[in-house]
Amino acid sequence: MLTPDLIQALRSAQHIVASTGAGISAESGVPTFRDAQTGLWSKFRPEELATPEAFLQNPKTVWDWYAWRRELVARAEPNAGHRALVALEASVPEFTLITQNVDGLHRRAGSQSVLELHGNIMQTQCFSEGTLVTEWNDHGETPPRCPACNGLLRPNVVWFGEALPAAALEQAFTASRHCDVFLSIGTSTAVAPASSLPFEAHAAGALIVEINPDPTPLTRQAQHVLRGPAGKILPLLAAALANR
Ligand code: BV8
Repeated sequence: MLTPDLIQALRSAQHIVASTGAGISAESGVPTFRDAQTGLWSKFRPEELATPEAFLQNPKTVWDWYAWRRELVARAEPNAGHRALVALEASVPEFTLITQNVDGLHRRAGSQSVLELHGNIMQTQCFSEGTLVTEWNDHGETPPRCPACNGLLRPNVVWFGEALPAAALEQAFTASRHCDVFLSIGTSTAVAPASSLPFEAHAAGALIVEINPDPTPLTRQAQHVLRGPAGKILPLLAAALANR
């Protein structure tokens, strides 16, 4: 699976970027966006619910969808893939972890610095003010309302059509343009602007490694394609680096 030249490239890398998508949390039991939605949500597509328009049209439906996903995430545990990235962070001179995931599992696994490009589902913000809200009076209304302005509360995630956090996005592009190795892990490379990061890294001369059971639009550009689950493959990478 890991060729000697890939191991050599990892061991001599000064700066490694790991960019993760929903696939790295699949082995923690968190469904990916490609997975068909189940049960009550089976009739909806995520792209239809994860938008400000959907929220304004059906605030209760969208709030309930996120409450269901928060439940799932709260019960989930980081898996061997998340933990392997923590080990990688400790054995590389410079390591940047970028994630499209909102489940917070990288931080729970112990990753020190994580660029959460699409926010964090366990946090709540005021739809009107955009401020983080940590506590509110629960009058039984769904969604609850902001204690400061009485606006609707929403999950602190980036919806389709919304801008990503500027600082995190800028750091992600800078790291992608300056790294030696870019690991694209568990992402369908379908959602912009995160999907352009590996192509920026490739254009800047980084070695591209794709870790995914399935092909993606990045596969053609990747010098190394490791076909399989992140939970199995990432520990192999971490071990190769630990035993330099
Ligand atoms: C923006 C948070 C502008 C919410 C998410 C037409 C063409 C191109 C682009 C667009 C377009 N129309 C609109 C756009 C832009 C749009 C976009 O890209 N749309 C797509 C659908 C075409 N992007 C946006 O709207 C972004 N904002 O552009 O704003 C702007 C600028 C200034 C001012 C105002 C506006 C915002 C995008 C963020 C949306 N929010 N999440 C929530 O979670 O509810 S996106 C969400 O979907 C995820 O965060 C993630 O990014 C994406 C899903 O992708 P993946 O993570 O890759 O997951 P997926 O299920 O797709 O794939 C899983 C992969 O894992 C698969 O490949 C599978 O094979 C693999 N896998 C499975 N098991 C494993 C595994 N891999 C490893 N191990 C395993 N065990």
